[in-house]
Amino acid sequence: MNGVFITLEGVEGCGKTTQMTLLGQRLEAEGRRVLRTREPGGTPIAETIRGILLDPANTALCPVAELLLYEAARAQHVAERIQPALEAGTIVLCDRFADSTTAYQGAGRVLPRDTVLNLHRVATGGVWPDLTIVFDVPVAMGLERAAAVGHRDRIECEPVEFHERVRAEFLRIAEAEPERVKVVDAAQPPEAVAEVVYELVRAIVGQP
Ligand code: T5A
Repeated sequence: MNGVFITLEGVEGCGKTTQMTLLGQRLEAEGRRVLRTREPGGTPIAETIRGILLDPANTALCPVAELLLYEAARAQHVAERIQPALEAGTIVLCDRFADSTTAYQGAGRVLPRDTVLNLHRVATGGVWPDLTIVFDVPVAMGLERAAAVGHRDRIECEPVEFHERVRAEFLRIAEAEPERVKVVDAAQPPEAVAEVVYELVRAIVGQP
């Protein structure tokens, strides 16, 4: 595939959506073809699944069903949007991807990591990020930022210990895969974070 696949990850309120907007605008201004997308979601079917997953009323959703729904949304997103874009030579920026499932359903919900990784293989068909940026902030800071935005979705309502396991898992993944996964200190002001992100991305997409 000719494109470049970049994913943005981190705990709630880490600022990755803000950074994806800034990065996307900068790459587009350089004349590059960019697809900005998100998980869960990114296609009509996957956005419908997102509605189920994030609805705070769905308290009965069991951890395995939750895992399978995230992977189902991903399979649709990869097949319908991400893979075709990469084949067309596009830079794909994705707000969350499979590492979120490893962190939230694997570590957060304490489901077996092997099961989660096997499902990634099924859902992605091997389409995997070239670069993943983990925006790291203390959990309390992230939850405070997220709360300031407004409503709390089903996952944000989980206790602090859940989010601490998620953060620790993102950092573990980064340590295990230092070539692909880079950690950025996201407690800095947005403009400072954006500069670090841009340098990481330019190293992989090259000069315009
Ligand atoms: N999930 C997702 C799983 O459990 N498994 C999975 O496999 C996947 C894919 C998605 C939820 O689903 C879970 C994770 C999530 O709980 P979502 O609504 O997409 O839900 O929520 P998030 O992905 O968490 O995204 P958010 O948009 O809510 O948060 P972001 O992207 O971390 O943060 P952002 O950029 O929107 O910023 C939040 C606030 O902080 C400010 C912003 O202005 C904004 O007000 N901010 C900063 N403030 C100070 N300094 C900075 N550097 C700042 N950067 C941003």
